[in-house]
Amino acid sequence: MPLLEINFDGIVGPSHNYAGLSLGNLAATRSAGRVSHPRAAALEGLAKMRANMAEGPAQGFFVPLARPNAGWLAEIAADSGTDPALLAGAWSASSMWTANAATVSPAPDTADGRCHLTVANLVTMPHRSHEWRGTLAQLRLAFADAAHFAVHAPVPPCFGDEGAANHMRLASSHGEPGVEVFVYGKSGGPFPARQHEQASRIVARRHGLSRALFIEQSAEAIAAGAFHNDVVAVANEGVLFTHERAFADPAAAYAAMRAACPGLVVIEVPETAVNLPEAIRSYLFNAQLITPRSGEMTLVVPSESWESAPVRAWLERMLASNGPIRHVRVVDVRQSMANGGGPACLRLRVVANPTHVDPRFLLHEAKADLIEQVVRKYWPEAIDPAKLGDPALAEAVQNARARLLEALDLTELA
Ligand code: SUG
Repeated sequence: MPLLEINFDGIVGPSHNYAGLSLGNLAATRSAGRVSHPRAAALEGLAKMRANMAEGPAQGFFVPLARPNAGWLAEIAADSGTDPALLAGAWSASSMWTANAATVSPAPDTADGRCHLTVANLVTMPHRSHEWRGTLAQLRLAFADAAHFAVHAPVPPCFGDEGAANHMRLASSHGEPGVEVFVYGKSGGPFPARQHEQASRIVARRHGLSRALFIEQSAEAIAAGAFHNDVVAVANEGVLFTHERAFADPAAAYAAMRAACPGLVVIEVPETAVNLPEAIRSYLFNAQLITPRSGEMTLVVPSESWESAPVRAWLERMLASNGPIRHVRVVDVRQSMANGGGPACLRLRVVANPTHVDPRFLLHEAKADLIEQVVRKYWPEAIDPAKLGDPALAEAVQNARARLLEALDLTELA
């Protein structure tokens, strides 16, 4: 079987809530205190997986992490006087955004011919800094085949690493050798720069990449709310789809990418068509850019993009221009979007032979039905963030995850 792109989506966890924990993520900050709907959120995510799977790309998933995280509460010596935001961090379902789970370098790019994955340390945000152990356990299980995969521990915590959300791969097709583009931020602005240059360089060296580029994200993009590069740019095979103000020096960035990937097509959305705040608000670039079975590249955008007049006008012009992106498909992931996570945040791309992956992490229609049944039966309908900490809610969330692990035969992750 050839190498395929497999999208591993995070199943939205039963504790999904809006606690407003991510400084610099404007959507999440705006939603702080709102009542969330975990069941609806997980069903939206599943519908997205099913729609992508129907078009051809292979589909996998990761399960939610154990929440509330008792280990984290013990580490911070939580008591009744502890800052509520730190307590809420124990409940976050943020591992659903698997674009932040790891950085992935497929086999054709690496020195030893294996697919390398480094779990992201996510140290910048306290509520995400304790994800990596649970994520690493899952990666070690899903990619246990050491002849084909190497799974690495996080880079040292002095360098913030947010995984694939700041990493793009350019290649003539997924199975061919590619150039990997790492985008980092520089601190000093109003919001944290979550990806450090040295973290990216460590990952590239560990993975044995001969062709890697390190490109600075524009400070104004971070200041406008692009807390990850995947909020302002996305790539697929030989196409880069980006906002004009995504990179610190766009001309130099495109020149370096073109030199490394001859034939690269850069589709740049100018500020005059969609300004940076609107690009970030609508999450146009947090689209999934996929190559379906038909071979006609498709941009999977959130409904919020399609509902934006300037974005829609631009997309319609793009489709009429006969460029490499042939289709736009709209998905509703509003529950995730309200926490600043669009379609692309919800998936980790792994180019690999699916037969080398533990099949328990691969999706097919019958398994999607099974997951849906568990979600409908056990996921809370609504969570008021003021109720985080409630023992009955904790029990409901733990029970829901336990039932899912049983249904998927993944109880070793309990
Ligand atoms: O890290 N939101 C996530 C969204 C991650 C989006 N991922 C990518 N762009 N790839 C974050 O900021 C909000 C949680 C809260 O506030 O309760 C949150 O963690």
